[in-house]
Amino acid sequence: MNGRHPPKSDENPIVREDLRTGLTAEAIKNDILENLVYVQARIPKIATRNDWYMALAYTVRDRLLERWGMAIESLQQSSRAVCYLSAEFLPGPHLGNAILNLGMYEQTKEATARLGLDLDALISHEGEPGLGNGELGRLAACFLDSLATLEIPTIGYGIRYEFGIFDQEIHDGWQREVTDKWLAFGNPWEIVRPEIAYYVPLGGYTETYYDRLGRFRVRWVPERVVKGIAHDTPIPGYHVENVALLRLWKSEACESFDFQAFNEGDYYGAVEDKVASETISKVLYPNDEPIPGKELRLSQQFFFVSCSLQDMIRVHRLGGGVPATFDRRYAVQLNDTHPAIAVAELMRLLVDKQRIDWERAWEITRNTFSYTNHTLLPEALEKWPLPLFRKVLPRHLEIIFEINRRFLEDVRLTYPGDSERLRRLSLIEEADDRYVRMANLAAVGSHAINGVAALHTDLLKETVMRDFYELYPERFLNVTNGVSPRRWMLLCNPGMSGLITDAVGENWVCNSQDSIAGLESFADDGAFREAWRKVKQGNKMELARHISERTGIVVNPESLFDIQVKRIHEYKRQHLNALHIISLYIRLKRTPSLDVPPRTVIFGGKAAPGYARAKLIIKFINSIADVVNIDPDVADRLKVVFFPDFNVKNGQLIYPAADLSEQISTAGKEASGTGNMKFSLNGALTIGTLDGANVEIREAVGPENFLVFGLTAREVTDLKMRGYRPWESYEQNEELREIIDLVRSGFFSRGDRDLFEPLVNELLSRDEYCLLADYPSYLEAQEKAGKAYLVQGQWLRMSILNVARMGGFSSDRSIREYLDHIWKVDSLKASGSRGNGRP
Ligand code: B1N
Repeated sequence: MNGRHPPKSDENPIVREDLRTGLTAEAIKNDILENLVYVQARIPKIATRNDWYMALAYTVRDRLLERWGMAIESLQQSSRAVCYLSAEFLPGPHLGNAILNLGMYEQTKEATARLGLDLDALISHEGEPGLGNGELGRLAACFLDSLATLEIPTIGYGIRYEFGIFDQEIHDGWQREVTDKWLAFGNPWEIVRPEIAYYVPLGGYTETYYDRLGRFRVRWVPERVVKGIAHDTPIPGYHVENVALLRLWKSEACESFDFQAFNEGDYYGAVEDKVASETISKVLYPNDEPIPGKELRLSQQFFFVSCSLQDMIRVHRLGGGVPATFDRRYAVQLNDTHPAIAVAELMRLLVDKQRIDWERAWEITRNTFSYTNHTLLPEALEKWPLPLFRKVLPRHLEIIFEINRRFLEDVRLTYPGDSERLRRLSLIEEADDRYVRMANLAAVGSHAINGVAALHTDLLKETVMRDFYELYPERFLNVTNGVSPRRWMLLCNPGMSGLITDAVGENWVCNSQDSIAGLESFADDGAFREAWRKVKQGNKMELARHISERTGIVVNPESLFDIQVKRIHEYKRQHLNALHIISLYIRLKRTPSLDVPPRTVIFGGKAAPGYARAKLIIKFINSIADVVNIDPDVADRLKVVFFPDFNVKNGQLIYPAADLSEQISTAGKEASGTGNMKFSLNGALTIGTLDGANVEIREAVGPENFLVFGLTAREVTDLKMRGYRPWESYEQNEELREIIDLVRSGFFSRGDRDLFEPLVNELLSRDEYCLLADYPSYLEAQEKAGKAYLVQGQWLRMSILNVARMGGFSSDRSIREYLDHIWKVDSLKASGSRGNGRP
């Protein structure tokens, strides 16, 4: 597996061309026909678009699998592999991405044309595995893309949810959740591996006994045992032979598990409740809902973690390794605390199963794990009530107690007499009720702890993890998130990518930071600007077409496309954006000659099903749209769109069409954001607060090419300390008062004065997320954005400069930082010597 291979084409035939998996148009065409008949069981005459899609998907998969064989081999031969443990993965549609990464687009286009098929139509036929809530899962997918591209031996481990994130429909302005059906027509991208399966014990109790050598031991007598079966999906790197392995676990009942192998006592009562077993991987939990009581969620976390660790031990053993060298073989990343139980589970496997002594096992565990924190929101920090935890994982609770006992002993020596600190650092929260704190477990059991943007890491060190930072400052570091330039530029925005390649060559796709900077010298080139404008215009027309298809709303593609897409949450402040729309609406009605560009404000995003206020924000936006969109006074000058069912696929359509990117969260609340990067990488200007990665984006693109507003994180804290009185903003700001009074009058709710009362009331009485405090500066920044858009040449210049200076936000850069500072894993092409051969 050495070296980078050029994309194969008809002009560049290699030996493989006469194999089934050849890359000439003719070979591809023949394979499509074969797969149609022999896998999909259809003849061309009656094949539907789905049949052709499946046949093409199998054809591409054949080519992936060939690379996979090699990747598995090198995984076994490599000195250390990266295992990314994540409860969520959002890979998006596979087909277009795989064709692109394999470098077979032109030949496939030709092959499908010869069959009378339209390749792009087949690519857009594909749905997506929605196995995540949002950016955390999407980040995991971008990281696999980069790891594969950098030729790092990688396994992503997670859960094969039968039902991923719900599909969103909008009825009468309200969100309606519809069951996700991603597996309805089968999944051509996964390989089921019934032979790769592990038993996962749950519930029951522990007991002590003496083993054959007379040693005192503890064993876990579970109440039931479920089986996890591997479902594998190859994730191709870009123009390399390497693929990363995405291994997801599906739970099944095990009626006849191997009692011999599981020789731990009386389990005859353990094989009950088949339905409960299959339930474990049934459904993805939405975030933004309280979780402490959810036993199933804890079972899910343990289930996938246990399968993954057992799998790692098996693969390690296959390569001749022994458990005592586990940490040299694997670097395991905990994607937030969702897999943090891995710390206790590895200890159990090493101590109880492999009979390694505690001190050595603890060293191995800490060398193995590292932990990424993705949020500071207190309500999102995972903690499990002790009784629930004991019920599901009795042995792990004992292990956690023991980890905690030893840990607190050390702390006591470092801070004699500081019982308050001890209380805060403890893995167990001792309030009226007792809880297991998963972030503390992850922090104690990891050698590295990182936040996902510079500001977020600083705040992490100052607030949520302050005591840990003081105790272990050397463990903390920042790794700012990034996104894959393959999916988020090349694939979703071929027009712009073509211009970039013409300007700076094609190196930017893998080596963004250095190469794409060359674009800067084109920012003042009139012809280049014009080409740039045309591409953006084309992207906007394409989005406009979809908007009209999905919502019936006709928008003007010449207008400023002002877009906010992300989960709906009060801290992300979609309702601040809505207040600006109302202001613009009132101003346009009052002053028809107002010198502002026509605007189309577009929203997209799902609200957690149990988050009433977020759902009301969706209704609020749609209600404003209903009034504004039919008002002839503002026709063609202001339109509001809620684009339903925002997901990866729709994102690929939306980001390339944006002029203005709304990144307006309350400073200090958004850990990083990655949507902010996708917009900017596609030539949108950002209007944003100094929150998450916005801070670094602004530094990179230059403050003059970024519309900043609002309180800083520190100012927000100070304001709250002083006592924030939002109603004073209402009283002092005439326009704000007019807007809020209009909402309250029922103007946007057909006279219903109560509908939006919960929103308005929160803003006036508490305003937890400081919308009213930031309102004046937001409006100012919006005015500036409108004015800037009127000077098209300057706007284009800023747009080009944004892209030219955003190269550092490639997930390749993030992954290199993880490799260098945390994982210490070699690229396969470096053949042993670190640091060699990386681009
Ligand atoms: O992780 C992303 C960041 O870019 C976002 O700023 C951050 O909000 C997001 C519980 C989460 N933090 N926490 C979650 C997801 C699912 C769940 O069940 C919490 N998601 C984030 C990537 O770093």
